Amino acid sequence: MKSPSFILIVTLLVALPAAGQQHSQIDRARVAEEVKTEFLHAWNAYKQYAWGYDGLKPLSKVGYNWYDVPLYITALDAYDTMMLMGLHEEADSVRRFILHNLNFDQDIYVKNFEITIRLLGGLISSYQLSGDKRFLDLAEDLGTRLFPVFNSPTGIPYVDVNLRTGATRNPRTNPGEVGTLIIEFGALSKLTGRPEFYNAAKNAITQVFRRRSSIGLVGTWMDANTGEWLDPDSHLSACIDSYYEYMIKGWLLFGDPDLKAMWDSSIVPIKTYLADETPTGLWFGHANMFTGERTKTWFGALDAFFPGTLVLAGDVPTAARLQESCFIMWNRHGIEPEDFDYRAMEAARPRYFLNPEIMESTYYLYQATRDPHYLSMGKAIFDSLKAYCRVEAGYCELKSVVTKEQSDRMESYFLAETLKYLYLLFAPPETVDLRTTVFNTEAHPIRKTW
Ligand code: DMJ
Repeated sequence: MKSPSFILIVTLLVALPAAGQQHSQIDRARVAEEVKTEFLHAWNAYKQYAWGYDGLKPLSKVGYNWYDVPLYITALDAYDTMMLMGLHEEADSVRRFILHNLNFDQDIYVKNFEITIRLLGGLISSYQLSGDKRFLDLAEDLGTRLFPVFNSPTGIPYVDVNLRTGATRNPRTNPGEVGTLIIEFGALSKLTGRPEFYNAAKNAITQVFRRRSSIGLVGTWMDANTGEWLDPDSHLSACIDSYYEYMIKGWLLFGDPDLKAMWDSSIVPIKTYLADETPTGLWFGHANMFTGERTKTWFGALDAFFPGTLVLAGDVPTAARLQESCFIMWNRHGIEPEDFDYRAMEAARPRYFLNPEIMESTYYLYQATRDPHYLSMGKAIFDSLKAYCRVEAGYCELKSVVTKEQSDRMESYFLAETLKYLYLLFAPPETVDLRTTVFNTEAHPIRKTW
């Protein structure tokens, strides 16, 4: 079998003939600076109104915490974006703050998935980008405290764990939360020499894969104690999405052929039962995991990660076709909804949470093709983000992309992912070397140093 980096290099190089088209109308350096300015606008608002809290409410201009004590989620999520943008002074003050204040010895139940992708991933990338070993020490402490989640009868992790006592709760979980741990726990394993982290996370994704239906699909909800499916709805959206993303990314980062085999096996039923060829293009909708019967013609903001994953898997043509659909979805209301009925061409769930997936896929497609079309697409997306979500104190979410009514939250991933991918789209391609770096699902870049 060819190595993952060989395949990725070929995927990226095959596209190079298109590099001659680089002279687009868009001044990449200028737009990259504009994105950086918007990052500072959002970050400075967080600093002014919510410093020390997990997140910012940009309309009421106050901070909020996820739990009884802050875990500084926005600051840690934003740190590596600052490093990549060259905002070193700012990053250094965040580094000192985190290292001085972040303490995981807290009697609180946290959500394993969210804390893994945002904080564990953030600590590992922060360690790799800064070289400050104290980040890795924090990551190991956090990974050790989260680790009891894997102690279920099936090896499928529980949803919540108490950081101080290690007590776990909530067996109702989903493939996304179970299968999106191997990048972070796997990297921690390699960097600390503790194989149990890799093994538990790999077992978790394997347990979901083993429970795929006879036609090869997985459902939305499952029970960690029994391994039984609680909801047979199959799709690429929330609760499943990054389960597939981590098969490919895990293979690229660790070269584990079992993960690639899971992807190779999963992409066939995805293309058979979820793919939907319509007069407006290629979409991926919902189907029953056991029968393959179409249940909904919905595709949404979260599903827009899939073109990026297809690029990493080497399928640029399908990625490019799907990306056009994502852009149709974006343009229908001027900004994308949480869910879009692609047959009716209407928002099915009209909220927008400042999600990054469409930017992420635009970035990967530009890296793979160097086609300036993706620069124009990214610029249009950036412009409407500014038009509808920019407020005096940062950026806000929308209650409805139809009415553009705003809502009072700026999620940490806006600084970790949304603005990072937009920046990287326009920044010099060598800012991140995709042959040696894999972004976790929160866009924290993890470098293969082992
Ligand atoms: C992020 O926390 C991650 O990208 C996750 O995989 C999905 N949801 C948000 C962004 O939309």
